[in-house]
Amino acid sequence: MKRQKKGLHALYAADPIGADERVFGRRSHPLTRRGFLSGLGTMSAALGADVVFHATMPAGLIPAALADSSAPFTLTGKDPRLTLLHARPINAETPAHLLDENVTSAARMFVRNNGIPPAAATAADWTLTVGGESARQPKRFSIAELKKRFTTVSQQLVIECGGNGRAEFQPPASGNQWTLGAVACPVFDGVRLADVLEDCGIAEDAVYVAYTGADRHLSGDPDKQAISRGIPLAKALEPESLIAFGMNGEALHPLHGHPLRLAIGGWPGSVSGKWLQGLLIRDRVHDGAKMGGSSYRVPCEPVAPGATVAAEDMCIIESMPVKSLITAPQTGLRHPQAEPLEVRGHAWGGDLSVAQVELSMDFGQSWLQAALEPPANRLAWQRWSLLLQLPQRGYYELWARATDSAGRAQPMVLPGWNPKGYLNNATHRVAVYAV
Ligand SMILES: Nc1nc2c(c(=O)[nH]1)N[C@H]1C(S)=C(S)[C@@H](COP(=O)(O)O)O[C@H]1N2
Ligand SMILES: [Mo]
Repeated sequence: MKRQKKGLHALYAADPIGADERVFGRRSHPLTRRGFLSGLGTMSAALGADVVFHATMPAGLIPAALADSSAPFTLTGKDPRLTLLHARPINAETPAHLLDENVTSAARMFVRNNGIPPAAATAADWTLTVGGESARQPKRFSIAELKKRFTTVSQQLVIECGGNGRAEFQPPASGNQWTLGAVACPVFDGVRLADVLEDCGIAEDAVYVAYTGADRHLSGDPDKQAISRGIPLAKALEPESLIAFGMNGEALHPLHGHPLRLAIGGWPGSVSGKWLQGLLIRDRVHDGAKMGGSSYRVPCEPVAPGATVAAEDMCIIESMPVKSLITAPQTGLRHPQAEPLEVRGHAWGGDLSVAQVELSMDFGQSWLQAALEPPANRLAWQRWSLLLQLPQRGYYELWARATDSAGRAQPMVLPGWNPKGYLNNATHRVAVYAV
């Protein structure tokens, strides 16, 4: 796939009919949206209702419900400054400086879709089915029942796509060319996955917990799943692992899995199933879509860049590696040299916490210790900050390097090449001009 860096509205301004195809999944008739049927589901989901007169709706017309006076095209509830990487399905990442919030807002959370999201879903009609070989008592819950039967909890959790940073790998890896912004740390509101699984009885032989979602395969083939992944039972039973019906005190956004999703902190985002319909307590490692081959797997032992790796030598990614972002200043800042510069960001360490964050302004010759805050709860990211005095006018690069509680630090160069370009946790660099 080609790298695509256009904003959502630039896309519509340049080629409205092409944009229809790229955003809603179907090329429309040149004059009307006749023949746009499979795109309509996505449009309805974005609008929250079916378009009754879709056959006469002009092609490339930005639905008024999605337009606002300042932006010619936007998705309801999403920041138009997100970078659209792929339009069918929608995949968009967040520029680093927009991730400065302590708690990531829904508007700024990256979107990673593998399939066609379900059309507008209502929480009142939604059900979650729990089954699988190792469920003693398969059950079905409405969202109201989940809320009534189990304790509601909130957890701030890092959700980072396994492919975040993929764009840097050489030779390149196919897939969305994420740079830095496929990471977020919102507060999820929900019930503990463990409580629900235990309520259904976990048999002795249970080893894995998997999800199924309501999104459809891109081909439209109803017999194919877009994605269905899972986690070992021990991770599922951690108190931070949630079945979430809300985010940041509000209902989930449609693109983030409304009305129900999994929220599993510190592991590749792909295990946090959206539009959650089913849970399977499995007696084996789950074998759903995107569990096998090279999906969300890396070579068990390091390989040379470009190497071909046999399927049996690929291991499933579990905890994500330690990483940090510089969320202020925005790269390219021109800053008065005499004034101290506040540099800050977040750091996270997968299943581990972050022990220290250091900053260099001299290309790694020397490192300054940043102030580091504890996480709001386990598996949340940690705020770091530093007041920097730039010694003279000129160009600087700021490099941030985090070290986790086991003593592992971020590498300054690309870490182990792998066929799908996962787990790039190299240091983030921003440019600053002292003027
Ligand atoms: N049902 C479903 N769940 C899904 C996905 C998907 O395509 N379908 N994408 C996964 C991936 S790869 C990631 S990184 C996260 C992204 O969550 P977000 O789009 O809410 O940021 O959702 C995961 N859950
Ligand atoms: Mo992902």
